[in-house]
Amino acid sequence: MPTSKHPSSFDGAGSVLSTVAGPSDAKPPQSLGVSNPIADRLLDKIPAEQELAAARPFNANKASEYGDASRTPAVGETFKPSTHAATGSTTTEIIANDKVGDGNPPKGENATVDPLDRVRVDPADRHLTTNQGVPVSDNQHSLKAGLRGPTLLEDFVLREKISHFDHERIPERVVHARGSAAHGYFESYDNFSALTRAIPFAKKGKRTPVFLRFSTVAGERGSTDTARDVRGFAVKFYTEEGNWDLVGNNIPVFFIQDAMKFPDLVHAAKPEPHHAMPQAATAHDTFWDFASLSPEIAHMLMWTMSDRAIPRSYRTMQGFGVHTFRLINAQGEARFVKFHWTPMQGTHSLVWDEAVRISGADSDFHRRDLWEAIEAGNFPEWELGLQIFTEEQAASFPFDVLDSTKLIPEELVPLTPVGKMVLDRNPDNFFAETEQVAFCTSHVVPGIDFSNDPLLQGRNFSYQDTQLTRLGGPNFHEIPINSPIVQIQNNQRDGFHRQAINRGRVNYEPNSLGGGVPYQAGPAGFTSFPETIAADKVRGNPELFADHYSQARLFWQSQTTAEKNHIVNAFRFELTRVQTPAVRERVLALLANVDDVLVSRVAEGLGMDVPAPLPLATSAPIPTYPPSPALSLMSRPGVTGIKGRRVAVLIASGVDDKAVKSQYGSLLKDGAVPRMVGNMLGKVKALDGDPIDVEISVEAGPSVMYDAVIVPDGDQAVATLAKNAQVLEFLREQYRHGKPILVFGAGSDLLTKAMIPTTLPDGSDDPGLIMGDAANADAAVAAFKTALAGFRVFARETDPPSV
Ligand code: HDE
Repeated sequence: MPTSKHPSSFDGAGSVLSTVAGPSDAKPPQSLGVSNPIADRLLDKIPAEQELAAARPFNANKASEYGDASRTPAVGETFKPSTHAATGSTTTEIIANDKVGDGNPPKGENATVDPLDRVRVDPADRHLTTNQGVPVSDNQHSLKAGLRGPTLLEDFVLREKISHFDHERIPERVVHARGSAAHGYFESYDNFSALTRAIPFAKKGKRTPVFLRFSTVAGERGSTDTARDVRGFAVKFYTEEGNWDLVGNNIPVFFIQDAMKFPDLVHAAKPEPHHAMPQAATAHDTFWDFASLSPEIAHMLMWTMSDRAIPRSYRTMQGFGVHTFRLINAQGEARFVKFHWTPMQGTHSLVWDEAVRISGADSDFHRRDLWEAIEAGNFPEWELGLQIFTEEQAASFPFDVLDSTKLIPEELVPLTPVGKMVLDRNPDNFFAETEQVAFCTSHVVPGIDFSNDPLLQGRNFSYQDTQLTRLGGPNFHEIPINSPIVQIQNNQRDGFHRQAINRGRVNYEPNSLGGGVPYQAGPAGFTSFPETIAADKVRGNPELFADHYSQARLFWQSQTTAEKNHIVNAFRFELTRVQTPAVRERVLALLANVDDVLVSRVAEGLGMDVPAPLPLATSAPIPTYPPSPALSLMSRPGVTGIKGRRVAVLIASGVDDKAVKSQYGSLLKDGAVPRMVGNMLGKVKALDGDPIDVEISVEAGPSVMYDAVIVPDGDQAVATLAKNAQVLEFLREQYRHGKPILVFGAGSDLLTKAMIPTTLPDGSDDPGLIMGDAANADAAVAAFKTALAGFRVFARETDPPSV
């Protein structure tokens, strides 16, 4: 006789053992005729399900779903089952094995969101297997009918390997395809809950994990890093209330005002469709054709033609949320906000001639720089600053805060620093993390909300949509890099590559059979700002969007002389490559509305007259702004000195080794990256006979790879180096690109041979050309370090370049 906690009445047992129909009302059976843990569980489950369903005779929240009451969502009703079995999919869930686990899924757990350790793979001490876990005996040969015979279709090991390889690629991002990323954290400076209930700002010292992807926009996945382009600056915050993606750029404004124009903009900027040229460049007819017919682009063009579009490093760029967003606190009070990331390393850029050469020397220049800095423990940092303003303030500005072609001058609304971000870990795997990460502007958390910026509103659709194709379906949130650090619980189900195995038969809400879970969070959940809107349904732009030039002028007028020169040169370069004179002329007509000097200098470079300005889109008076020093790159030199700066130390046999070794050590101590650079690899004999290893040749690591150069003493070494035209070109480029040059003793002969002037074009001293000798070596190195930490010596530049 089987033993059971249930007495032995069989009434209704057949209905319990069936999955359809049953008596209208009856006591549950006490026995199923057999007793084993599964049958016992079934006997418990069925009445418990009825009990759970009966506990919810009606939906008590229904009345609160209408009218004013619906403004404050109620917390969903939930009911505890008398046994966990009641909500299970199957009574056999208690059967355990190595694959299903211990058979008792912990209550309320979704294991697909565990930290990345869950999926990190390490092959130590393991043999090869197929994707089915079958040990692979031979990874060298296909299965053949005889050593010289044909390969057999039966060879599942070969077929699986080749087939997986055939499908290794996914579509690249339609924009921002080329990128690099790193992990890190955001740390709040204080408790900012008066401003926002967003959890990363809840407490002083609170750290929130982040993953940050930098990118260029126009180039394809394998394109060069140093193209003239906007850089993406996309931060994913993994908060305890879900993921928040702040998907920004390194420029605070954008090309267009309405999402409707984005496909046109991108088509015009990408390689031309008939011959797919040029790669990663706006210097072609279609871009400037579109630009000159879209004058709202004027402000953005000033930025993209400036050195902002050729950063020295991802580490030396600002980041901006661009749009106006809202912060909302627990009391429901809202303020407008703009997000600014300021690099502790300072804002530093390349010069164009250098950027072009880097594309040939190392097209991974920015990717390598970020990777190397983090690998060396030289963790890049940014401070997050907020421009916080009220709706009333916004109404008083001479521009519309919903217009992404406008910024708010820092002089008008200063930055409030709220925290810092540190990148301290490189990804384990580029594809799994950097390529598969999916940023969406619609990913916000309680305390952050959107504004009505029509660009942002369009983006909120686009990002989610694009991932469906790029990552192969609606479950991209389950890809480990995308999953939040908190539980995902909802009734969304199925689709390609689904990983979650949802327990239970309830996949809808409201429900009683599942005890009401997962239930709506009510006030604890995300709540949109209840903005009052009474308006016509229209297509169109607000009035203030029609001012296209005042902030372009503000930007131009806020630049230093060198920065202005670079902007002029960039326009000349791009428009010279344009072939259609009418397009060039229209761009000049656009620039004529920005500034007279700017347009006449660009026109001069093109051999054209300045045309009449483009007609304005508004007859309203155009606002004027005082110059904003914060818009110059020079206003943020940074606080990390020479950390991460790369210095070439030229060497050849006969070099003054004591001196170069001490300079090398001293730079290293301050966090710079010195390298011994010679004619070719190998050892060079030093003055005192000790050999020094050349680390890289001038051929493999040309001048543009370094931020500065040291030219050592030693007659023989200098004579050897002087015979190599690549060395002379190396020095000329260092000079031309405004970089600090430290020269000792006989090294000055090399400068003479390279025809490098010892004073600036105006005859004054060159602060970046430091002549040292044995007596003043320490002072010279100190002066060199100061120059290296600062900006380039742009005063060397002439138009056209003399060196
Ligand atoms: Fe994007 N943008 N964008 N964008 N964007 C994408 O999303 C789009 C805009 C930005 O590292 C795409 O996942 C539209 C502004 C970054 O993965 C796509 C509009 C700003 C990244 C898309 C804009 C950005 C993207 C392509 C106009 C700065 C890379 C792949 C309404 C605030 C994120 C993808 C990463 C990527 C659409 C304008 C920044 C197609 C429709 C303004 C940093 O969804």
